[in-house]
Amino acid sequence: MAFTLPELPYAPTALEPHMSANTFSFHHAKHHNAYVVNLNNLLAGKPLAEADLETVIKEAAKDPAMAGVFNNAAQVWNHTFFWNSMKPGGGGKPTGAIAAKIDADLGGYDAFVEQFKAAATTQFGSGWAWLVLENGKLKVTKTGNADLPLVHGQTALLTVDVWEHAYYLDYQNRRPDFVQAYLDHLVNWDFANANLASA
Ligand code: MN3
Repeated sequence: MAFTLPELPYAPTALEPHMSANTFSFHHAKHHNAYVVNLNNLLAGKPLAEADLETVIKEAAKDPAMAGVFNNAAQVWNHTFFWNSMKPGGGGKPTGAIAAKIDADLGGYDAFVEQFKAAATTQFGSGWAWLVLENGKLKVTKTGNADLPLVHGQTALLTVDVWEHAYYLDYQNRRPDFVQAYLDHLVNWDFANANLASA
């Protein structure tokens, strides 16, 4: 069964002005879709084509000869996770279990913001910043290119894409402004709470 491009969890205009429909027309319809098409082409006729996406990622991560499969499968997963990490009217301080855990593990919301902004803005070149659960504790991390928490023994709770294609149309080279808008207006804490609850 071929992998398919998931629909956005909201209308492409729903996150404006912080993320434009124009950005989604490239980032979802072109970039995310290309990873799906590439992955299906790379797996055509192979047993892994029948596996679920997380199995494909884990298997491909073990084999340097499968770097192309890993990169495309991980980018399919990362983008779907990123769309769900945002919601219209999101951002600001968390509520629920994640709020208490940020206080306990990271030293409070302000400390989280500082760590997350540092991770997102210092990731050199393309990559991702994450809030993850590792050995029962929250941690802020960053990964390069397609790399993701799943292959590092961590559970992803939230992410932001810091590849230039994520922000260039709306913010040009101003990655820090994009990350600030993500934190203030876009973060979906309901999604982080759901991921924490099922971890
Ligand atoms: Mn991207």
